[in-house]
Amino acid sequence: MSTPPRGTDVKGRHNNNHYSNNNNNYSNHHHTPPPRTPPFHPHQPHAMSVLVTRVDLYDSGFIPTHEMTTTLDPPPPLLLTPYSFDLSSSTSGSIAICRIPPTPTTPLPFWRQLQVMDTTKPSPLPAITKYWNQRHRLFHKFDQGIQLDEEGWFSVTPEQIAQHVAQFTQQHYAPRILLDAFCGCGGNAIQFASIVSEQVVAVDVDRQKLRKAAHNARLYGIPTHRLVFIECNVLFLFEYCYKNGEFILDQPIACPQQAQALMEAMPPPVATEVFEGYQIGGIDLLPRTIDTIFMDPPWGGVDYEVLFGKHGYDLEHQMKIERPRRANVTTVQDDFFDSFTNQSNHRKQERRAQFNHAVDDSNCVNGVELLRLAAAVTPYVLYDVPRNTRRQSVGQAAIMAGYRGNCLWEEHYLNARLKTVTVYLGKDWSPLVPTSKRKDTE
Ligand code: MGP
Repeated sequence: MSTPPRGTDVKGRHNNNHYSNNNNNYSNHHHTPPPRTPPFHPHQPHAMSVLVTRVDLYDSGFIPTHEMTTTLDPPPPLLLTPYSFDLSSSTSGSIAICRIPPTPTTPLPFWRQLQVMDTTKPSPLPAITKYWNQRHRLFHKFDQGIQLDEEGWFSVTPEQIAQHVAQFTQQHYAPRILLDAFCGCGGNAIQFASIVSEQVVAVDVDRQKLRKAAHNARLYGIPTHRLVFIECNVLFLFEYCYKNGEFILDQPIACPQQAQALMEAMPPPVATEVFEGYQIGGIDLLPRTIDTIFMDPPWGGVDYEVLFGKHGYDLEHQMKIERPRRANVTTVQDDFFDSFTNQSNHRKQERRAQFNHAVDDSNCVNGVELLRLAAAVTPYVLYDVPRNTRRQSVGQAAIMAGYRGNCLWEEHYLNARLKTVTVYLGKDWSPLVPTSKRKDTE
């Protein structure tokens, strides 16, 4: 199957600038490497610019704040000039942070400002009360029987945000097959499944979470062929199953060391089942290609902001993603709850030392390495990071992963409160910056 045409820029015009001279699409990019993407700022040659934008969302509906989101009707296909992945080049380039000025929005009509907190029913678990009270913003169909586990309560993306990210992804990446690397209970996968042209591959190490996600997807009426659930550590998929978007696990390996490494890393087979109509199983259910990756990984604990401040979270030092463990070790990360339940007993410094403490460092990749591994599968990566992540750390991670040019840091405000951030990688976002405003702010 051919990939979506990518021939116009975000405003729907044919792109005549230097980015568009290379009219290759995703598949032929593998054969003809595109030229190195030029830096965003013409006079200060930064290796990477993190373009910061803000989207205001409201529980009763999505209010677009940018001109570009209002002029796309219908969404045009895009020219995605993939970034060069020459990892042998220098990784020490500088990083610019540039805020895209928001365009004024129409004031909200009064009736759209709904009450969000619902304290009419007591929370089933004291530790999750804050999230329980917001349950209808997590899933508007909550009362129809949505299922979440404890970690799901903390980490599921509120529905308005998940829906926006899916729509934005559809407009700018037009994914055919999207891999949701940390599916959890399905908040994002459900929204992506309603926009992808073919399938969402939803991955998680925990089958119970996948079953909950499948159950929730059925409540949202997602057709069963649109979602497949894979029980596997996604790091194995990134490292061994795909390269440049293609499935490679069944390809012969010439190097004996690599073959040995693969044999040691190969996960044990898992059962395949049809649950609520959806297939759940192991790597044998994987598709031959992946064109876009979405990652909403565990951030280490609910204390991520209390401990590290407004701009103190660092992808290299605070984010730890466990590699597959040996059979006799549990795969569930307890740190999430330990850091929450123990927090009153510890001073801040002690709690900081405890952050992610249950995770064995020697068996982890950090948030920088995670991006590098994902980018080797496809340059089209969407990365959810904590709102207090240092933007430089995102720029640095992008450079280490081989990106050049810019990435888009999109802040999601829900009823005027910053909730989450998605970083969009693998395409040129500089047309979003008004020419007159192109100056570095940090
Ligand atoms: P929050 O900061 O824990 O709560 O999570 P909130 O509602 O902003 O409360 P505040 O009063 O402390 O500001 C905000 C959102 O971040 C959640 O709804 C989740 O979508 C997301 N989130 C939170 N955590 C702890 C995680 C995590 O570990 N991983 C992921 N992927 N998302 C998380």
